[in-house]
Amino acid sequence: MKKVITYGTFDLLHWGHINLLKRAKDLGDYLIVAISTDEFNALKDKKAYHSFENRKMILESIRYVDEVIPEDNWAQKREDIVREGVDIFVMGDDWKGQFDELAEVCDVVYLPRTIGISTSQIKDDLLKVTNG
Ligand code: C2G
Repeated sequence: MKKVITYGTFDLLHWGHINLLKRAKDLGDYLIVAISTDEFNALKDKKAYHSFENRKMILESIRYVDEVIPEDNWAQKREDIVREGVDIFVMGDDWKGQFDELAEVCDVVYLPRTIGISTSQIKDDLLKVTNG
């Protein structure tokens, strides 16, 4: 069984996230998603709209996702990959080059980011609608 892992906040889930998750799952048989905890998001200077528990519940309901684990620090990836026996590490290519050192323990794949949608764009657009 080929295991894939990816990391992210996945807040205000949108079709760009789903595109990423589908392509990640297509690379193997089992997809683990490590979701940033609320505390880790604070370190990433991100404030998610949905709590970790609710983002976890949403991700667990997606057909491409087999398991959700917490991401609570930058340094856990290598340990996660070894512990879970992961074959492929996947991220959107906005992260290209940032995790190349993980090639020592698994394949590293950066997938083209989906253009035209982002959580921050959703927030900005909603703000415009609200403010008229
Ligand atoms: N993504 C994408 N296309 C978009 C938006 C996001 O492919 N239009 C991808 C990102 O490249 C990332 C994943 O979806 O691989 C999750 O995106 P975020 O929730 O924004 O994750 P991020 O805050 O980048 O956290 O340790 C890694 C970090 O936790 C990644």
